This record gives sequence, structure tokens and C-alpha cells, in this order.
Amino acid sequence: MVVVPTYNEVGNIDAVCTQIREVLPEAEVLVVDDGSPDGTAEAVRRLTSRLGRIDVIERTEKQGLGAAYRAGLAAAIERGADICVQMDADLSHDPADLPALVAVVSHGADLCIGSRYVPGGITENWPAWRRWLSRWGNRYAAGVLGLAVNDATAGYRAYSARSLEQMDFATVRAEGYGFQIEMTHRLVRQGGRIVEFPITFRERTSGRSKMSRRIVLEAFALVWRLWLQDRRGRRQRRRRGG
Ligand SMILES: Nc1nc2c(ncn2[C@@H]2O[C@H](COP(=O)(O)OP(=O)(O)OP(=O)(O)O)[C@@H](O)[C@H]2O)c(=O)[nH]1
Ligand SMILES: [Mg+2]
Repeated sequence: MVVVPTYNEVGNIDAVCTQIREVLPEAEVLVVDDGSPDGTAEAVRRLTSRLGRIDVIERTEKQGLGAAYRAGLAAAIERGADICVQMDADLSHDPADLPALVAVVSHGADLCIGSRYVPGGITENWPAWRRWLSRWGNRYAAGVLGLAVNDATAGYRAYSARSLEQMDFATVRAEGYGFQIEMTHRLVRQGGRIVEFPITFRERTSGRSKMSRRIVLEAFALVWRLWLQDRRGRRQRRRRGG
């Protein structure tokens, strides 16, 4: 199941759903919309006459990206999906990469990350400051937490349902990039197998980014919260051992 969170993506949703259906006709698509004032949910419903069934979870107000992922992933598991993909609706994530991400998980990985920071990975049309923030944000998170993952903030991912069930993602609190970091951290700590697949990330051409200073600060603080949590865990284990 492919989970696509949307907020005001009416200019992109047609293309993204059409391309998902083209490359992965066997996948179910679940759009999680937060009452987009531009009528994104309505546009999805119109698409079903051409593309077949596309599910929409409609929430009444904007609750943030993390909340949308939690709802979407929970619904995917409940409906019996064996692989859960999450991707943005703004075409920054190319649906053409879907079969590769899914194949990696069906061959035994717990998580396949569509990564900008492994050889072959590319970021197109981002201003220098966004590249810098993303690259160093990732080095910071991986360095502090010892994650051995190059693109822990990436939002284009495929999870095995098994690994999601194990990690209790309903308690992940972060909303923005922090959500991806916290999910990656949990998976690493539970011994999950993570593979990074190189993608070309393209800046959106339609609609507006919802990235904000608050989301960046949240991710920055989260890394230290997780670091403290790890340290507490190590101490408790040592005390129990001794
Ligand atoms: N349901 C829901 N979707 C959201 C919310 N915020 C963002 N999204 C969607 O999540 C995806 C990623 O959001 P973007 O605004 O592109 O943010 P981003 O990709 O982190 O930032 P950019 O790199 O600047 O595009 C898009 O499909 C958005 O429509 C939200 O509060 N609720
Ligand atoms: Mg985006």
C-alpha cells in the first residue's frame, strides 16, 4: 500500500496517482488529506472513475505530517498490507522508483529508504541553503545517534509491515523531518535491516512547501532527546547486568 499525505496538492495529485497506478498497478493507494482548502480530496475522488479505487482518509484540519503518516500507516497495517510505502504528493519523489523500493523490501529488508545521499542519489533544483541544511542535518542526526544511514530525513520509503508492527509507531511524536529520524532510529535499535536506494529528488514545481523553521527546530531537539533516551537505556542495561 502506498500512503500519500496531502495538504493543498490539487496541482500534483492527478499526476502522482496516475503514475503510481502505471508503475505499480497491484498497489493500493491511500491518500491522507487534512481538509485541504484547495479540494485535493475531492480531486482524488474524481480520479477513481479513471484510475479505479483510491482510498482517502479525510481529516477535518491540518494536523501535521507525522500525524498523517501515523494514521496512514496504521490503516495500511489494519487493511493487511505487507509492504507500506510512504511518498510525498508533490512529485519530489518519482513514482518510477517505486518498484525498486518495494523489491528491496520484498527481498528481505525491513526498510528501503529512497536516498539522496548515497552514490547515484541526486537533489535537483534546490537552492544551496536547502541542500546545505538537509545534508548537514543528516550528518548531525546520524553522527549524534550513530545511525549509519545517509538520508535519515528522507520521506520516500518502503517498510515491511512486520517491522512497523514491531516498532509501535503510534507513539512517535515528531511531526516533520523528525518523524523520519525517529522512525529510522527505532528501526535501527530494534535491529532492522535498512537499505538505501539512490533516487533523484526534484524540487516541487506546483504548490507550496510546508517546511518551516519550527519543523527544523523540532528535528534538531529530537536528536538530543533520542540520544538521552539511548543513554538512559544503556545505563539501565548496565545496572541490570551488574
Ligand atoms: N495530511 C497532511 N499532509 C501534509 C501536511 N504537511 C505536509 N503534507 C504533505 O506531505 C508531503 C511533504 O510536504 P512538503 O510541503 O512537500 O514538505 P517537504 O517535502 O518536507 O518540504 P519541501 O522539500 O520543501 O517540499 C506533501 O505531499 C504535503 O502535501 C499535513 O499537515 N497533513
Ligand atoms: Mg516536498
